Amino acid sequence: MRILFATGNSNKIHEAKSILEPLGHTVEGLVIDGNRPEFIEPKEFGLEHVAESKIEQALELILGTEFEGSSILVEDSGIFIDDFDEWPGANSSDIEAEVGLDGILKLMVNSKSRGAEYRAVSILSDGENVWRSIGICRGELALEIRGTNGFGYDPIFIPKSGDGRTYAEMKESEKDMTSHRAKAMMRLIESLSAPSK
Ligand code: ITT
Repeated sequence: MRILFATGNSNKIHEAKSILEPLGHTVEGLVIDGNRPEFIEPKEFGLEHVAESKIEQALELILGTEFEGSSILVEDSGIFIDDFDEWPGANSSDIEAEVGLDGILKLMVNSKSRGAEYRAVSILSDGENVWRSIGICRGELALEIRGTNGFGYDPIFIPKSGDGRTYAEMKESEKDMTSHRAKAMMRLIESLSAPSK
């Protein structure tokens, strides 16, 4: 299947390619008139709500273009810190830009728990059918920034299923074996053979 990923985040496209292309699908970023989509995100209602809004906006964007009827993928994702009542969640990208990873670690100096999880909600639509999936990756926040791979919170996120390295210290193929994004996308692809919901 040719999948057009509607996102302004090139890291997401890069990871989706590595996850889905070995399964026989092609993944391209959706570009209309030279621009990647910029979504209005109703973040106060959580990831699922934002993802639903993104797919509606993406389907509207492709109306009347050569992409109408194509398979469109969107994702909303974020990190949820146990001790902070699941903050920053849907606001992860804004908070990263505002306080930085150092700022997050400073906020955690008195935290008893360092538990956190990444979550991703993926939605795929071919214009008639819609498939949805969720992926979660449990882990904890490192005491310091480590590694240069990946993006976003990867230099401070240590997946539970790993060996103590942050995602930014792993090869991309290692992250793809356990990440929230990989889980959500694999589930989405598995569900394509089932009736859409
Ligand atoms: P689009 O909305 O255009 O898809 P975006 O980057 O704004 O791009 P989100 O609204 O879903 O996407 O925000 C996701 C943010 O959550 C991302 O910018 C990071 O701050 C964080 N995040 C999600 N997945 C991550 C990952 O695999 N590694 C590191 N940080 C991640």
